[in-house]
Amino acid sequence: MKNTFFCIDGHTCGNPVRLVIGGAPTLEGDDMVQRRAHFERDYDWVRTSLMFEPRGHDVMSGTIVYPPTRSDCDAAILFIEVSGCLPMCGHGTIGTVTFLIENGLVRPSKPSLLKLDTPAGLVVANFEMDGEHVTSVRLINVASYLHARDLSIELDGIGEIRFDVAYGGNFYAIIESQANFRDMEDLSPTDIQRLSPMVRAKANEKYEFIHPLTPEINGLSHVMWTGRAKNQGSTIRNAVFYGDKAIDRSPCGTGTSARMAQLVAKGQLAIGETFVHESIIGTCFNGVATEATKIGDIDAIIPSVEGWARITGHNTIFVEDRDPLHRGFLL
Ligand code: PYC
Repeated sequence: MKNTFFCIDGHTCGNPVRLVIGGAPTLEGDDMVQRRAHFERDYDWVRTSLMFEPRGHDVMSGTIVYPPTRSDCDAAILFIEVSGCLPMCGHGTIGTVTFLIENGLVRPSKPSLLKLDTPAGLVVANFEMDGEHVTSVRLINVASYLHARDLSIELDGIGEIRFDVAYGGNFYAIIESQANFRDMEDLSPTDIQRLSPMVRAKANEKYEFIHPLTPEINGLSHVMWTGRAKNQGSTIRNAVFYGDKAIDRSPCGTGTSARMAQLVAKGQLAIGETFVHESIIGTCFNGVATEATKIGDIDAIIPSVEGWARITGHNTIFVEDRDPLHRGFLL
């Protein structure tokens, strides 16, 4: 048995995006939460084959585009990553919009704007073009909020680590400067890969993280280490850990949304104020908390995040069962 997947590969501000444009399974469901559940139940091998080694790598991240389930959207996006099927992925959406538009694969119902149906909800993408190239994409992301303040866990060999948890399409532990952690520049990538899974496991053991309106979105999945900006013009630097070994090379779109929600809730960022988020490799997203809103009775913001993406190539990928490693592997 041989499956062939037609993909556009590229990156958003350094983090990989593999957009699957052919070969993906048809999914059932009235909305993207149900379609995501169908994919996870019957087709997770597509994700592991395309994201894990030897066809992918530890940081691989991708999307599959479907017809929308909502009449107000132009397209639906399923996020497939090394870590699973995220409800929402900002860098993945910026890359997907860029690749779709540059290849004429979707017709926007309004010029320079795509409305996207994601498992986390409606995401609006405004894009700018120079000739045939998309130069930037600004996402209006899902409502984001500070879920919990000043939680704590004990890390072996380090001691107490305190953190807030905010939601920006995924739940993030946000670790700021404190007694046992000064700045992310003190941590090597290996330190981040060693410490973050412990923070995540201990936090999920001790606390509960469930979206107030969509309980299918639950669990702390991402750990954000913060630090002083290095670039002139950046507000804050961050490194987001996800999956088993991945450190986001981009400033992380849902992480930037969560961070702005946290800062607004704590009175450290104003609505409308620019927030330039710097990644571990020095690339930036331009964020703004565009307006205050509510999720049920919880104070929240509508974040917008702007970044750029580039195509690196077209990739026809074979997944053939005569290859003993056709489902992919994690080291
Ligand atoms: O940009 O939202 C994001 C993201 C999530 C995981 C990696 N990147």
